[in-house]
Amino acid sequence: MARSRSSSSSSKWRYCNPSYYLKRPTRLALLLIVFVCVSFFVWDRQTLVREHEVEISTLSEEVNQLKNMLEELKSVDGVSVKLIGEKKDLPDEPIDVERRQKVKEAMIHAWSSYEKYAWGHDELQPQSKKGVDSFGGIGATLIDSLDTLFIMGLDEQFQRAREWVANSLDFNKDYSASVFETTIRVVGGLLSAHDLSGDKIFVEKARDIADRLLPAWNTPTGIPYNTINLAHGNTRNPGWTGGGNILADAGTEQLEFIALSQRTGDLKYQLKAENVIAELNKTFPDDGLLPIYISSDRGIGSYSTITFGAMGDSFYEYLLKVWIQGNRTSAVRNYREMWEKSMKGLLSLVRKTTPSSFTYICEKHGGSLTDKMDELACFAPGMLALGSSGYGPADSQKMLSLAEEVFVASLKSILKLLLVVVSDPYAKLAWTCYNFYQSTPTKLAGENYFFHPGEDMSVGTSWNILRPETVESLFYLWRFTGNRTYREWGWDIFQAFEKNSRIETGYVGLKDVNTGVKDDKMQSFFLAETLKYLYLLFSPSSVISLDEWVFNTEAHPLRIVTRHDDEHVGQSKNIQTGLKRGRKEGLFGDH
Ligand code: DMJ
Repeated sequence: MARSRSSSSSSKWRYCNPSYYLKRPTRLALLLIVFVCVSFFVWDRQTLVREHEVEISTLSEEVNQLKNMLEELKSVDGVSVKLIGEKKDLPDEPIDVERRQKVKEAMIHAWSSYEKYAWGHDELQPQSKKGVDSFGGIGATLIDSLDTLFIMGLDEQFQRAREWVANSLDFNKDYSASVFETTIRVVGGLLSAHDLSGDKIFVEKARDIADRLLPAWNTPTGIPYNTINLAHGNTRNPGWTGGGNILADAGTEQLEFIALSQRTGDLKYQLKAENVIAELNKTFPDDGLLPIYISSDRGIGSYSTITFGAMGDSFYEYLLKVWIQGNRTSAVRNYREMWEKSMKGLLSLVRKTTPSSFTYICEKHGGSLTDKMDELACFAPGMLALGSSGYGPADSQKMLSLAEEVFVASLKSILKLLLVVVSDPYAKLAWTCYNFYQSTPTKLAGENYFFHPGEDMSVGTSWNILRPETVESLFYLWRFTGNRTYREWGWDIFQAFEKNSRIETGYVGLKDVNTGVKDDKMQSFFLAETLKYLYLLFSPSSVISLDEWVFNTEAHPLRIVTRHDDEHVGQSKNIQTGLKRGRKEGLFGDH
């Protein structure tokens, strides 16, 4: 028994004896193979774990970086990225009251200079101290200023202007008027004066001028001609467009004409203007970007510049604003859809400068991009803020998937995309536009900018004609974020106008923002837009609330008429006019 136990134990240990294997080479080979395989497996697992660890730590580093970027962007100048709606009860501090009084005083100076030297003419030439009829002699500055006077509580001035409109305004001029300029300044200005004051004379006059403009839409496509003779009705497109019309000119009458139909109950104005968008929608591209020249005979042309600046700008603005004017109902859903496509196109044109990473919107010529941006395109941050404020969760999701098509769909790119969609278009573009001003010796912006690698921004066309687009965006961003930085930026710009553009006889533009040499024109939009947006920037948000009003492209607020999905124009019983309610809300509280 003892022998057999000892022999079994020695047979167990025989596997540890090398001579056992030397006598059995096959087993030795097998053992070696097993050993190599196990070692390789262990080594492979360890390498994999190490690789994954590196990858995980890189990814979490990237996620942390993106989180930090997001935090940074949220706190860039304190800008909140939650643009859910217009902020109510924004603080109105003594300095804001003081600043809006200063803006009001600027309006009084501009207006009284116009009254003194150019009464009834289209624009004032302050250096020559005389009026000039750049729009056919229809009192463009006077009409453009009506609502600003009213909003600022300049009642006596408003009344004098109202009397001129009632008794002296005559549209029967043998003059080839721009359909676009006349619509945005005159039809828009009159309708706004009506909506604010409740005075019917303004609708009558708006109807008179609109009836004179209307034959311009009698074209094969319904896309209007560019100019029409106010007395005789002859129409034409300018020769320099190659016989075509201009996108912004043809596509920026909808707000005014829809509003006119609502206030008169006569559908014909709305039908003409809406038909243009329906026509353009027939061949609207996926990126929503249209060339600036379009044909009244054939529709969208094949090749010309694409831009959010001159000649393109307000077409995109009106896609959004008609949707807002139409109470965001299904009747105007096509406008919103077209606008969203165009915003996808806008995102594809966004680039950054070096070395300072200013965000800008390129222009497109055929297949190639030009690193140029007009100051005119500085309305875009405000438009984006206004458009995003209407987004519910479903729409945000849509915006995300829209943007996913622009970037590769990975976690990283989606986060990046969110940053671009949510932050860049508002805060970053507005920062660029503010720097258009800050980067020149006069602190006033040039007409356009080029972005060369390594040089950030440089002025191209160097005049400044008192344009409003940047302060317009600051106004919207202030209303939607409540961030005081935008008020500060607006104040800087106002002070630069005071320093460089104010002369004893009004306000003038600059021929060159580098030298400060002055021109001789007080543009009517300085009173209609620039001073109005600045005044509203320093006013409580109840003054022309964005829930109740929509601004046309010349800054004339039109009251939003309550409308339902199944309701047609003219049926609405709820066209409230006059600002009795506004007065109670404190519109004139501080005057
Ligand atoms: C204004 O007449 C309007 O804002 C238009 O949409 C663009 N140009 C001027 C102001 O710059």
